[in-house]
Amino acid sequence: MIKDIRMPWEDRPKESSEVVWRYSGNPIIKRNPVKGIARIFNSAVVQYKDGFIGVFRAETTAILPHLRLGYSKDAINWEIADKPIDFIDESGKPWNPYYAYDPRLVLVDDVYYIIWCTNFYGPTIGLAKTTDFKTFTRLENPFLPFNRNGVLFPRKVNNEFLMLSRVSDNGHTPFGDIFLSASKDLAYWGKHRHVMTKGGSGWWQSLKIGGGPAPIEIDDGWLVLYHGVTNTCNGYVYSMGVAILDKEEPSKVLYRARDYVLTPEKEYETTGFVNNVIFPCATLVDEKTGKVAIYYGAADTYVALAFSTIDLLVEFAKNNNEKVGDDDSLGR
Ligand code: BMA
Repeated sequence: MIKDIRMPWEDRPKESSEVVWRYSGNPIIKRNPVKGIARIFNSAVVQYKDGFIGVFRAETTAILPHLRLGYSKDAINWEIADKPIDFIDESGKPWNPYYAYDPRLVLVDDVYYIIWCTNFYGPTIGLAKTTDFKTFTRLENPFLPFNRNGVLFPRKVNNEFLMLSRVSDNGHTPFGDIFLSASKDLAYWGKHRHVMTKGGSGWWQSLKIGGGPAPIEIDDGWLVLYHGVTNTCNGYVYSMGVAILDKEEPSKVLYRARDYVLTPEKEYETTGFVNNVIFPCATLVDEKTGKVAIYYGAADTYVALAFSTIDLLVEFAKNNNEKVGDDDSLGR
């Protein structure tokens, strides 16, 4: 976490008792934001120098997703680069994926890592690093295909990098749990552990779940926002949930809220290229005040912003667990 963070903020509306509330100016990135780009969504941002920088999922007018940088002074109004990020491999040769989507951007020990869904005989996790947002060095793919939703932890735990991921298929994956893997060098990954299963209590996450923004370190664990998906007669519906993982052994789920904290309700979430999608990829967190700004993709069409606080999210994860019927598995 960066000290002295500046971040966008709106207080919770007086009449609201929501755990997570939306920015009144949503969506912050609209359709056709740059020439040749139809939609930007599912994207990640960090504070950088005197402003903010982001890695954005940009879909061309031929519908091919790739990653672009974006720059902002206030983390709300974004200027998107006019070309894709150019990667090199570790020997310095140009290397660019055929497609790239759903990026996360995580700072670990002074290095920014981009984690995304890349193509390697089907979708799997791609990984690259940068320190200056000018040179982007692609590292080895952490996992075999098929895999999506790679989420790196913002610090090493017991001297190892940790990454959440979701084993998947080559299509719109009708299953999926969250797993954890560890690496000492970012080249070799192992010690794979199961973290959370789809399901829980209630149907909003009955089909599959996947990691969201980088876990947020709190006093007694890791606060995670994640997406949970249900299947309906009209297709999948993506909502956002909250859980707390053990600090030293993050494969252990300490708490997991029963209910979602955000589900598609606004028109920019219910109606778009893919209706009914809320897909969180990044947060900005103010350690001092506990304010959290959540960046999420809406309907595979827009970038939107919502707010909460560490206290509200923790309280909800811990206490929103009243038993419904006989199924109390909650993924444990
Ligand atoms: C998933 C990913 C996400 C997308 C979601 C809903 O499989 O492709 O990028 O937001 O489907 O379409």
